[in-house]
Amino acid sequence: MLTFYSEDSRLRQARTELHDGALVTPFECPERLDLVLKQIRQSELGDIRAPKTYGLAPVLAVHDEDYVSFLANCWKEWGAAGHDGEAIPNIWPARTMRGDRIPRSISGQLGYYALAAETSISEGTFEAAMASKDVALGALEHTLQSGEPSFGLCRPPGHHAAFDQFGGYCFFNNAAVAAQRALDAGKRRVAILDVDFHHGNGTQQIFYERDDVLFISLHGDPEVTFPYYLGYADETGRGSGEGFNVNYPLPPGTTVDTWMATLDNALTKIKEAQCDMLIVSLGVDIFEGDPISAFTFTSGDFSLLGQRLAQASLPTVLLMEGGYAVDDIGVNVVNVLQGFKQGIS
Ligand code: Q9C
Ligand code: ZN
Repeated sequence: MLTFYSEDSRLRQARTELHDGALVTPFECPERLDLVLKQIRQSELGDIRAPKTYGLAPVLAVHDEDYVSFLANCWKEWGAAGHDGEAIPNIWPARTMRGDRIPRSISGQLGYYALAAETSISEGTFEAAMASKDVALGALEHTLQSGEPSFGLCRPPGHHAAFDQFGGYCFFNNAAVAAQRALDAGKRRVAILDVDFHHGNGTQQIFYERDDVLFISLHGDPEVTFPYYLGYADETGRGSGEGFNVNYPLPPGTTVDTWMATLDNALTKIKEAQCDMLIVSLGVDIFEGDPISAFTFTSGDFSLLGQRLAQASLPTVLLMEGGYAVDDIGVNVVNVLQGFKQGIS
């Protein structure tokens, strides 16, 4: 299985994350890449390739043009406005105010385009986000051409990024960009299966009214877990998208047995919907040692996850999302990929 990876993913080197009432070094850090690359190199998984660049068109197919311009210019404008630190929103068009104005000030724009405050925008963030979607598109292109599975070591992650909002460490929705590209290349219905600990609110929102992308997510119950305001079981899609959005919120501490049984239900739905491609939003923050999550996977359990995913018997692209237990992230990811290889029968 080929891995796609871009050195430019390191260009995001944010120093601040608002966490527990303090600014800390972000959990989503470039060292995550080092550990995954190291384990892939030590394995017999296959080569690591740099993607080509695909430009902005595939991004604009799923994101708002003004949002993309905001991301491209934010760091420069934030500095020009005289701010010293990283760009962190501190006001939003909350429910009692107007949501139809995009203020001229960069501070007002930040709140308009943010869905959470933990994700600072820093120098190089836009460039890293561009690299990350190229990694996803490179992996997709390889799978479309060869039929072989591929892994996109995306960083920053993508599944919290909505049509015109960033947050949860995400800027461009890499899985959505890849799914749209697959459809444009002739696929008829793409399944996006999101196994990250957190609900993929952005992916859900982008495809909520469409039947050509089936979005299925297993995640920590939003009653008690980020992103809190989306990811409930009664969100089933709208209009022609009705029935093509499936959420499985699970309580903190959910056992691997329960999680795997839920995955089987998800795989059944993918089969029933007659999808012709699978994109996996692969967050390994379901690991028992993850510092910000609450599921119970051991490193060994990730092999079983990979095997089960292969049983869908679809052309598959696996894209990196979360996973913050840095010391274990490489083993956990490679276990999924090796399990997938073994599971192909
Ligand atoms: N400061 C992904 O896994 N809330 N994003 C964190 C700790 C945001 C996770 C609370 C979590 C976002 C891609
Ligand atoms: Zn996550």
